[in-house]
Amino acid sequence: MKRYSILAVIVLFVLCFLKPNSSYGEENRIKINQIIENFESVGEWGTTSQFFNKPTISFDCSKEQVHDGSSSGKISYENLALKKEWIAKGRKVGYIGVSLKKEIPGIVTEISLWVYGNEGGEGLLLRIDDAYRETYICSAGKINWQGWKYCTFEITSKAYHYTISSDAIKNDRVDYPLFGNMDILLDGLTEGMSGIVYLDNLTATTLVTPADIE
Ligand SMILES: [Ca+2]
Ligand SMILES: [Ca+2]
Repeated sequence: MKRYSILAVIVLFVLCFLKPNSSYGEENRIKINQIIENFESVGEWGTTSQFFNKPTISFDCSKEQVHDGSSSGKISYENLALKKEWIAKGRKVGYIGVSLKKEIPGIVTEISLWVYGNEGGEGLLLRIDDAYRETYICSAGKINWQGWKYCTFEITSKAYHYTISSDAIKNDRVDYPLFGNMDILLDGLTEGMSGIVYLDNLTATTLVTPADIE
C-alpha cells in the first residue's frame, strides 16, 4: 500500500512538471504605456452632444492649463440647453463629449489621461468600440477635484457594453484591436450648466511580449 502511495506522489510530481502552464503567455507579458494624444493640436477631434444643442459646446487647444508640452485640450460648455425632442421625451440629464477616430493597436488594458477639473461633479466616461463594434462604457468616477488628476479607464468586459450598428457582434468580451471610435464624455449634465475641463496626455496601456519590443 505504501509503495502505491509513493508511486502516486512521484506520478503527481512528474505531471506537475509536464502540465503546460496555460497562463505562461500572460505572465510573460509586460505593460507599456503609449501616449495616443498629447493635445498639442485637436484637429482630429470633434464634439458629441446627443442631448444638448451643439453651439454651447466647444473643444479647443488651450495654454490656460497645461500638464505636458505647451497645450492641453479644453472642453468648454456654457448654459447647456437640452434639444427640444429630448425635453418632449421628459429627459432632464445628458452628456456631452469629445470624439476621436483612431485605431489603437495591441491588447489595451487601460486608457488614462490627465484631467483638470473644477469640482463640477461631471461623470467622466470613456466610450469605445472593440474590433467587432461592441461598444464599452468605462467610468473614472466624478470630477470632484480642483486642478490636475490622473484618471484611468479600465478596459474590461465587465464594463457596461452594448451594440447598435447592424454589423456589430455582441459577444460580451473585448476584442482587439479597439476599433477607434473613442469618446471622452462628461455625464450627468443638466439644463443651464456651464463648465470647463482640460485634458492632457491620453495614454494607452498595452500588454506586449518581450519579443514585441525587440
Ligand atoms: Ca499637451
Ligand atoms: Ca466583443
